[in-house]
Amino acid sequence: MNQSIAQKISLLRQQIQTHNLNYYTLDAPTITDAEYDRQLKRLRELEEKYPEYATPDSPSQSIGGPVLENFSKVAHELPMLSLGNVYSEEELAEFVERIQKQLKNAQTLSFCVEPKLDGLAISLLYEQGKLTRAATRGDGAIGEDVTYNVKTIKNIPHILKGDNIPERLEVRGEVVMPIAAFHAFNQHAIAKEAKSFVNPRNAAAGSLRQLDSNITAQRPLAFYSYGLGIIKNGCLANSHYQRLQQLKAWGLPLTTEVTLETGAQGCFEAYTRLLQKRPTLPYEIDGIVYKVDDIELQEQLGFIARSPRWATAHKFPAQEEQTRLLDVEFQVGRTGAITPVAILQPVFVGGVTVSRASLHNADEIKRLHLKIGNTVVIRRAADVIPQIVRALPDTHQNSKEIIFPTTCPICASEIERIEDEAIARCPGGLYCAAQRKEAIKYFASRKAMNIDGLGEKVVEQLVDAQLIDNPADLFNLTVAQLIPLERMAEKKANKLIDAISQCKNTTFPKFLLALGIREVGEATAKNLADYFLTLEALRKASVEDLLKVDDVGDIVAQHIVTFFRQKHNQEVISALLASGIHWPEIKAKEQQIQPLAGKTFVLTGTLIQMDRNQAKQALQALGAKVSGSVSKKTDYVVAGEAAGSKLSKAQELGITILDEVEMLNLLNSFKAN
Ligand code: I6G
Repeated sequence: MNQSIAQKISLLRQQIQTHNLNYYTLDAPTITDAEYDRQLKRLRELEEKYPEYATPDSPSQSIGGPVLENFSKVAHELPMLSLGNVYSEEELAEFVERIQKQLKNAQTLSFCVEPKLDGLAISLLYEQGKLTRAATRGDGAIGEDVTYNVKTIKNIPHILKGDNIPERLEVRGEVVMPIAAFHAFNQHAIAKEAKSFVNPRNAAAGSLRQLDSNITAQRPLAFYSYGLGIIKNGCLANSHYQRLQQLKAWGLPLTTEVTLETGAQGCFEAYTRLLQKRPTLPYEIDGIVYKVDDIELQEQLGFIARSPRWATAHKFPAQEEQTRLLDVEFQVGRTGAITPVAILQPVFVGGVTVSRASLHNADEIKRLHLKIGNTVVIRRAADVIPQIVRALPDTHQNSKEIIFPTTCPICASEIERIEDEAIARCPGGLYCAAQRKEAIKYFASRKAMNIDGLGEKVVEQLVDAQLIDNPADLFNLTVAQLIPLERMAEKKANKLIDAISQCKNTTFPKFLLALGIREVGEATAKNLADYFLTLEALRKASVEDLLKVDDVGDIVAQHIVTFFRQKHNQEVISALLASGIHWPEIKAKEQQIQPLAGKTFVLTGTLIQMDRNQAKQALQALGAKVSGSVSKKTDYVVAGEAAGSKLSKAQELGITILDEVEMLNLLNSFKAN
């Protein structure tokens, strides 16, 4: 057996070495990337399983070119320019006006509009259709030769395909690390205690500037074209947009977001659309680029300093900004979890002003090496909660250690931190005012008892004024007690008392959810209600009983048992029931009404609004039997479109025939009850 493993490994190595030669040196791959990846994966698996056969010269250990001592310099034949910027609709209009004035052209201009990827600009030189050199932008005049590294990027063709490829063609574009790949890479790196990157751009830059291209080869990079440099002996369209489409046809990657727009208004509409789409894109972008589409007009417009006059970037709100960490507060949640919250010098980031950010737990503070007074980088991507992504090297002399409290900042109970759990907790339960407030807010929330008008501020005032201590106290509140609260006039107070009274009519799952038992969310509450049917049965349930319920594991079961054992919780539940909270009785599945029990249906022909299987299930759920053939025992035949012999037989036998709409009405009539 060992012999055959050794042979397998040896064969795989030979094959991969041949493919490496074909791909990286001869630029003539004979298999797909996917097949290559499979072979390499198989080799790595075998070497991992049989380490006795692993060797340092195995192709699993090396993929790209030789390890360099440094990057050689590349002088760009045509400089790699940078772009001017506009920051508002007004500045965009001015940019377009300026161009029209220079061109003495009052007509509406066409613009090619592209996303501005947040990566690294590079130049790819194709000679006779073959990738011969790749260089970074550098200072625009001189860059670095990164050919070996770039050749490991999977979506960059080594050979262009198709016709009319210019003799020399320089393609320019951006190398990025796609967001999902970046997160996966970082997760893996953190797990292995290896270096992680602060954002996808740094990851792309760090990966491309490796002297050992074998390392670059393991990084998930991608390239997208945005323009051209040298074009020798080739005939290209007179439109930038068409040129990009031509690059795509030759096999070069292009983002899906390139469009043609008319005038400043069209450009601004594209900006708004792309900004909205930004959170769904697979790569990070920091803006949009508008380019005069007509190449002749581009030539007429020329350049100013080191930027083209015919193009500009419209920046999106930054997703990362620097600010100062002023302090750290410790918040106590509903279940006692203590969350450190960063108090920040307010900063405008990702379109909003941020002054607080969750620090999650003590481990996160440690991971970030955070101190009060540090300059920190805040990231707020789209609608995501703002986060501190890193602290800059400590430039403030007065920075202070963050001391995690040992006692609850609200009730002074000693904080517990269970080994292996990141979360620290106040064990005070409802003795702790913070947990009381959160428990009442949760009780009143929309998905639980849904008490309209009982928001956070009202609950906090009620607890602080010692008018309520637990959810059951809500039902003893009076209008007179509410009126003195902030922003609470008589009308609002009356409405709130009404809402509290109305919530008494609820359902068992909602009531269960409202109790706020740890780890019991909506789905679990529903499963518990369906299984135990009554509160009494649930209260008495043991861990073993609870484990029989869908979705309930050891930890949840233990939380439920512990909850019902607490004397305080028993008292609150009794008080809640005494206040008149009630819900309709839940019937056991077998007791549930089965209005079609004893009736046999046959389905025939094509149904339009639901497929046959769905119809069958819906009928069966109401107790009906669904048979495949029509007989004297059949009660109903449901005839869809193009029904054939079964329909004829039903007619012969005088069986009731329903069309699809009649069947749906029948099903719905039971739902309504
Ligand atoms: O740096 C750049 C990023 C993206 C560009 C660019 C671009 O188009 C989407 N286009 C040009 C013309 C230049 N730099 C000079």
